[in-house]
Amino acid sequence: MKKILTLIVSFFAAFTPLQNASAHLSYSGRDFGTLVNDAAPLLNTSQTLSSSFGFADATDSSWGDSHRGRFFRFTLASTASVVISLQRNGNGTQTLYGGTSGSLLPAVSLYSGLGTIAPEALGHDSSALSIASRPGDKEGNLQTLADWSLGNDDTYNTAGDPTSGVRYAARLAYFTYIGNVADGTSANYGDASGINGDGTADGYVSGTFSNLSAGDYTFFVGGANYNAQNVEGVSSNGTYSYPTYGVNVSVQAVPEPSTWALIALGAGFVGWRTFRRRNT
Ligand SMILES: [Ca+2]
Ligand SMILES: [Ca+2]
Repeated sequence: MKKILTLIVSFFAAFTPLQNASAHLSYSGRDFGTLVNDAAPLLNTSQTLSSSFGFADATDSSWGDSHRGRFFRFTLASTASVVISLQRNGNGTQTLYGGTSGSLLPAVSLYSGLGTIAPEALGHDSSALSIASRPGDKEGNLQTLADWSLGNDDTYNTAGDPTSGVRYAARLAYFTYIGNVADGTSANYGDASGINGDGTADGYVSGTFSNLSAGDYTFFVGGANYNAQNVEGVSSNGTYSYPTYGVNVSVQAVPEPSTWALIALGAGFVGWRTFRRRNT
């Protein structure tokens, strides 16, 4: 029931001046640029996730709220495989708003495509286009196991002034699902089919996404603790607040997979493998 209330709250929040720009899909501070094949991993240690359930909650039939995690981007100039690794850290509020210190089990979903970026307005779940694009029983537009889309608002010639005319019309940005990896097992991330758990719920997960063609990619990092949605989140004056959890995110373009993996790809398998935990 709380999720329904959250949806109602977010709906009305869209029409208040208090709407925070940070609530929109942004890559600010989360753009890995064009990856260089075989270069050292690029590491981002500055980001926190809002809640520990954002990935898992978006695997179910009610979809999920894109605010409950972070979006990153990278570009490939040519075909490559990309390793994405996640390690929880001690940053964030963690124990506030129903959260538990050290409980984050990170997960990532990779998509081709990009959200709307400046100079266009940024996308968000509560835009008119986003709301119109999804069935009414959803918590938001985010799907971590499927293609999805997110809409923005009109961008005016003069910011905030509709009378200045529309410079860029509102549109849906489309994300084409490629694959996922998640920390742990169905005991934490739930029973949706298609989740690639690493079998050990220890705060670390790594996956290789193989044979990615040149282009722009978006990946969502969120928590894989499905049941945390029942305990995290505290409402105050109609606004929910969530605990935040820090996560180290690394990205590396690596040589194309070996023959066995290419055979698997030929069978329609999106290659991924787990790596031994590299640090604690
Ligand atoms: Ca859900
Ligand atoms: Ca793990």
